[in-house]
Amino acid sequence: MRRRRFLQGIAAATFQPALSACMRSAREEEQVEDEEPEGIALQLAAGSINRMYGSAFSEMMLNASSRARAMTLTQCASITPEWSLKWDRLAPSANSTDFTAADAIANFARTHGKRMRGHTLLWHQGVPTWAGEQLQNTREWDVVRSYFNAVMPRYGDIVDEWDVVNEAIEIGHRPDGLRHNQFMEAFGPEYIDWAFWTARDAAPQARLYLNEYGLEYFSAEEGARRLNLLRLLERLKSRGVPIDGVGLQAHLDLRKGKVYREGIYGLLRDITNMELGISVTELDVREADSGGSLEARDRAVADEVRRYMDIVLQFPNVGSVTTWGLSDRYSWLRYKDGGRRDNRGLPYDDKWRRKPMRSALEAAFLGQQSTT
Ligand code: 9MR
Repeated sequence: MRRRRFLQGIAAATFQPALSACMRSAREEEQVEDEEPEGIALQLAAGSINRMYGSAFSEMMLNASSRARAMTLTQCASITPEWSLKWDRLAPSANSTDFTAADAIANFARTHGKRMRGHTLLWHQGVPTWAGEQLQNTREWDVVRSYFNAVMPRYGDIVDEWDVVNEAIEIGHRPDGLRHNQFMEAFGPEYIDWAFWTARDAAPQARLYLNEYGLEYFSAEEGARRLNLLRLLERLKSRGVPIDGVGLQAHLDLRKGKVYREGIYGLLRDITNMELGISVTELDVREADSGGSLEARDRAVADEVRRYMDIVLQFPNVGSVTTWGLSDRYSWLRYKDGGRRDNRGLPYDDKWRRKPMRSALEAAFLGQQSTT
């Protein structure tokens, strides 16, 4: 009864239509048996080279599937709430907050000794309507400050690292390469400085990160994104803004070809030279649209992940690698407009069978050739 009520709540709260189908088949999911034994848990493989492995985790995974919970606990040292720490989830209206889902995920982490990544504070797609209107009308930074003060200390015991500003770069918006978003509109480009200063006040011990996407491929656009990100970081550092590191989302995309080794290496080298930390925050792979056998598709996904990991793991300041989910069953790519409903871009398939991507991650952490 309690479970049914919860599931109805989630179905109403989310805008992903296919989720209820996932929930209906949760029982079937829990019955699936491992076809082959696991290798070394990913968290242990990553731990052997002093990195932390984690996954995105949602209230749906927490409540609808014991399988998802068990696999998360076995494989991950940290979890990133996929939805529930976003501003629009925490404060749906001006006079009410709802920490139910975020607290449930945080308590799951606390109970099982996991860390939680703080994702994400300022994101143009996560601003509740009321806050967007207030920012536009009043231009008062206190709206942002109150929000940071409400959320950051609440999870101070398990969140070591926050994505303070998410997706600040956009090509074609402004000459400085910054995105024209609600914060830019209200406060100008200094909003990024203020966000880091405010976050530092609210969580003095936490590491404060800028999280960005679209940095992995050889194209004019992604080249410009890399350059503009570096320029932004230089400006922040020169002004003494308290930024500790950069989150690389790493939504890889086989439609774009292979990851651009020199571009990624140069980006990480330059970030490293600024004495910033680096986290891979949302790794997954969007498949190309063409067919092919499952085996060939899974091999292509794994190869791309391996190419990427081999570059980033050369940098000791890459402290963590988070995949944007564990099982394809819960991947956002399956619900994305124009995405393949059968995308296979995570370590486990939709029945929680390990795939070559799982082996590629493990082998990359252990410094071995991939064997499957
Ligand atoms: O995967 C997330 C999806 O389920 C949500 O509907 C969406 C809006 O909250 O956010 C997705 O996660 C995004 C992340 O927060 C920021 N980088 C891009 C991710 C995929 O869109």
